Amino acid sequence: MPEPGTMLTRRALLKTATAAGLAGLGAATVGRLAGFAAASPDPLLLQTASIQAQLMDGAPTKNVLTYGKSGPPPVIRMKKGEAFAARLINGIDDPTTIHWHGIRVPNRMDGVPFLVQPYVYQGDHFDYAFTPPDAGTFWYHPHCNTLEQMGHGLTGVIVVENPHDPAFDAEVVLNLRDWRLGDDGQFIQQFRPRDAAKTGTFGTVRTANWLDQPQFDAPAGGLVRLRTAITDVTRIYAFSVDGAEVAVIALDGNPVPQRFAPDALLLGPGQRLDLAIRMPDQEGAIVSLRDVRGTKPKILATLRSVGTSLKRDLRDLAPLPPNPVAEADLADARHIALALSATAENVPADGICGSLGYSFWAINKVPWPGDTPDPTAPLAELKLGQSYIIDMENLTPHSHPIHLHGMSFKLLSSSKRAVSPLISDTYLIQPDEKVQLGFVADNPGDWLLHCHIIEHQKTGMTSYLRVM
Ligand SMILES: [Cu+2]
Repeated sequence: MPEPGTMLTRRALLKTATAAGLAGLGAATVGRLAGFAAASPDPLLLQTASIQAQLMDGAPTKNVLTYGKSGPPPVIRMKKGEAFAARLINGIDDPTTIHWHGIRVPNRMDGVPFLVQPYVYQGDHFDYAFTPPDAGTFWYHPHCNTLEQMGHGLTGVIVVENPHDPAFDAEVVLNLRDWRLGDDGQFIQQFRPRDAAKTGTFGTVRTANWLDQPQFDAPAGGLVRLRTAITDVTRIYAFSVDGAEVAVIALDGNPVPQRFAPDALLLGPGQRLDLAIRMPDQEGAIVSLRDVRGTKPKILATLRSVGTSLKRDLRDLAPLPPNPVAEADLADARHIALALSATAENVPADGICGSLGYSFWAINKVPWPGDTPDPTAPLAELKLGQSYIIDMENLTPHSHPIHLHGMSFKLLSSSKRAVSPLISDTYLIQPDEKVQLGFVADNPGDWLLHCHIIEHQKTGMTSYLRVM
């Protein structure tokens, strides 16, 4: 487990770009495999394992899942425009896959079982290889029996570096998630049907990098890049920072058009927040990242100023270069209507790969079976290269983080508020909100479109688009 207080300076980061993601993990299960294929980089080995981990006071938790031998899944570092390869080896008694959330990969690398790749059974492996076109903060997780596998630990953060990003004095990466544990520290029932039909079932223990409120040292007066990924299966966060000057510099991997303060900024499961924080000048001063949603604000992690002030100025920070996402031609765009609703009838849904046995939710009135082996028709067939606008409407009284695989969209309008043209892969739609998301169908294949509250995803709120 990474030490709280670990600080990565930029120089150290560059020097240990690969090692950073592997700290504390056994070389035998997470390492580089030599002689993989000519012209390909050595693949990163990601072997699933069931371990014990200390997630709260008292006894360690059994049956925690990770990639590697111990501690949280490694932070994977890639470089924009450079080939990446990983070999998934399944060491657990449950089929699995890896989905690279937010990264625009070729369809067969997308990790969705049945739709694009076979299951990876215990003892088997699958080789992933792609070149990330975009820089930013992303994450990875299975796309099979996801409530159980993600709920038990299989969620990790990805950093795609861009050599042209402005220089920071330190970087901190946070994997935010909860655990459903009882007083004895052991897993309890992962979900309750009555909650799945509402907001989803919340965890009982909240962590950042599998720790309770970790603290990180950072240079006094320096600029810190705080990368945060919400990898929880249920929880929506409202972010706030106390004790320092701070600006949102990127959301969901993409630079924001204009920086702003994260004043109770709402983000849902699957979303990422990149902050630039100017540390206080005074040594020992504490900066805290908090979730202020609900009645009881929670400190997620803290930063502590160390050393003599570097006297940096947040206003001197150059903008992050934009990612090369195609601009939709709105005059020529076709429309895709997408209505999110609760199901009229509450029928138990068949299916394997982690069906929860209920159907509570629907997209365009269809409670979708999700990742099943049945050939279910796509929600829409899209023409390669054509521009589209998704007209999405939330007819439910709950928020839904709707995630599109394979392509990034731009937020065009909302019925609820003035919006800026954010580029993203996940939109947290509010109750009764109508939004328009524009994109170019420039990635051929079958791409899931689903709610990232996993209980919603698994009880009807999953469909897919076919681009051909
Ligand atoms: Cu949902």
